Amino acid sequence: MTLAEINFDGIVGPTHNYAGLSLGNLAATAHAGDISYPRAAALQGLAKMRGNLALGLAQGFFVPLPRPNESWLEAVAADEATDRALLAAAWSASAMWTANAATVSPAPDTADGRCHLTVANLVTMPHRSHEWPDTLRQLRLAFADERHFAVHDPVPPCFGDEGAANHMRLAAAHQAPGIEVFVYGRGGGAFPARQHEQAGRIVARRHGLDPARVLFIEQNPDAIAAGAFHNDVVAVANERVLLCHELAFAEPEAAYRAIREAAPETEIVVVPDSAVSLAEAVRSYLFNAQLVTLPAGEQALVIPLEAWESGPVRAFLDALIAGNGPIRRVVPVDVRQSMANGGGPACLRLRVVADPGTVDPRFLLDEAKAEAIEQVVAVHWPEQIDPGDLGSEVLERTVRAARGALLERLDLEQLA
Ligand code: SUG
Repeated sequence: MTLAEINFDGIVGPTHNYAGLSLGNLAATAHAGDISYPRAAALQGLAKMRGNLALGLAQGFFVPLPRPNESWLEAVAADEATDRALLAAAWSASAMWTANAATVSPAPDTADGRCHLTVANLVTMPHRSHEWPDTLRQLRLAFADERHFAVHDPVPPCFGDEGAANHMRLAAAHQAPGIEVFVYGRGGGAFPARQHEQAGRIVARRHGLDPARVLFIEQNPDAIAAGAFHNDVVAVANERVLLCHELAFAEPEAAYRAIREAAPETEIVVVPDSAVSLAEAVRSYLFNAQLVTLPAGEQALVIPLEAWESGPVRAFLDALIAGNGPIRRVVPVDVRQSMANGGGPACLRLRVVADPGTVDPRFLLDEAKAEAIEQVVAVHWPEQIDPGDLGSEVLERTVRAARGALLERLDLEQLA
């Protein structure tokens, strides 16, 4: 068994659009009504995946869910007079942000020595609340080997759960036992707190985590109010490193103390508000980075171009790399189409520490498969979508055929 971190990116679906559905997600609401470019969006995502492959990292993917979602349209009794937002919800390509697909506890952390995954219920946002049944089908296929994986149903819908975006793992190495940190929000602010404390507690029990190696930390309400609708907008962890904004947690000193007690090897890099303000952190998505361990052992931060182009972020990163810290390299990537909906490099991937040999190989990427997917996207994905087009029969035929062509190419027709 060779455990490795595999990043499963969501392939951006052919219905990628800007409908302004996510209250509290400042980028998404700012771009409401804009024309989207699904083909360019999917190609940007694939270029990011190929970049990570070239860095020597293990890369997987999930396919877009069937959209428009018939069962959602039926559930809301859609007709001509239906609210546009409910209609747009049926068309959303939001499953591309696979950091919200599930919470993952790798085998070294769990009582039965299997990797556990709980699909996220995503109940807070209507357009995301209907993702989980199709996501679950896909997880059950990709991680079907029950000797190595346990895939769980969502937690009860009274407890909002947004998956790995609010979960951090700290460990001496991916293959070593880690501590798992569940970050939750408290409601009552102007924007919804999407992650309920009980969701994390339920997931931790289901996954068979050792209570002494689990932490529950409250997100700073000011961060949620500033647009950090998930913890991964203000913090990112990898192996022994935690990079976070000074204002990420409700009680930062207590949080750092608890982390250091549970995992003494942790290096906590705090970005002060005076260096990068909370507003600039949210705007640039510095923390929505992939912090990855390269084959030679050093860590690299895969950041969006928006962060690279930010003066304060660049000054912070230059000092970080010049110092002797654990993060040795910065890799800027162009995921602007996803960013305009509030999804950075980290949102686009679900991390699974597992032996790649135990995963259904149809969900693993190599150069040849990346090229094959790009060809399907180039031929079948719409070049652009105006949110006013959602509901059109012609567009519906196009996007269903596009997804069908992809499934056929990947030998995944059983997900049709
Ligand atoms: O849930 N945007 C997503 C972005 C998710 C980002 N994920 C992480 N931070 N891990 C969301 O708010 C916008 C869709 C629209 O408005 O059309 C959207 O769903």
